[in-house]
Amino acid sequence: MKILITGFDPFGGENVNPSYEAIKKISINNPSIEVITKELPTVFKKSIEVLDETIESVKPDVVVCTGQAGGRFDISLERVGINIIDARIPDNDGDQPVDENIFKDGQEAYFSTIPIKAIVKNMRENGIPASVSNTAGTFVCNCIFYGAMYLIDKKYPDIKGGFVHVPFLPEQVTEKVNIPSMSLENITRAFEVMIETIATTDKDIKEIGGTIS
Ligand code: PCA
Repeated sequence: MKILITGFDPFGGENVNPSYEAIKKISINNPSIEVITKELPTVFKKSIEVLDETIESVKPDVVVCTGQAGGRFDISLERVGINIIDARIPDNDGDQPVDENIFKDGQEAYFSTIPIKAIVKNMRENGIPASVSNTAGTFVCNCIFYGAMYLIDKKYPDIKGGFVHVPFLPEQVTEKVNIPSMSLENITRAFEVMIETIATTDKDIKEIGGTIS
């Protein structure tokens, strides 16, 4: 299995982005799994263009995009990407679309096709807080998740895709009050567990993982 895993560059005044810091450290001791990493710009349209070019050259079996969700306390396996951008802050190119579709000819939403419930279970068994999330927001992370699944739908039907949000690193919260963080080691380990789970799971498990509100 060849897996392409992406992270974002820093945005919103931060000096690092934990998603990219962690994917750089992934180490899988399994000769049948090849991991290719790529940093994407935190820029709406450009991130999808770079992802498309990378898929074209790498030809992966699986694409998982990752990004920072500052303020969340656990690893979030995103269930759904929606066809909307509603940017609270400008992206790294200064663009701030409000209530615009990502692709006019795309579906309203696309669901993750990686086994999110099995991944959450295995992360928890490895001592890492994780859950299924039902919103990836309306900024660049939702945009790349939706964009990845749109590309899969239109151009790469055999590829599986998904998106994972990660918390801040401890060094990002030293001056923030009551904001959670997760160590780089744990985020990296979570990604390794995710990759091993994707490689060994054909069909996702059925396990309660929803929320009431
Ligand atoms: N997080 C942002 C965009 C880039 C990133 O790492 C988001 O959640 O939309």
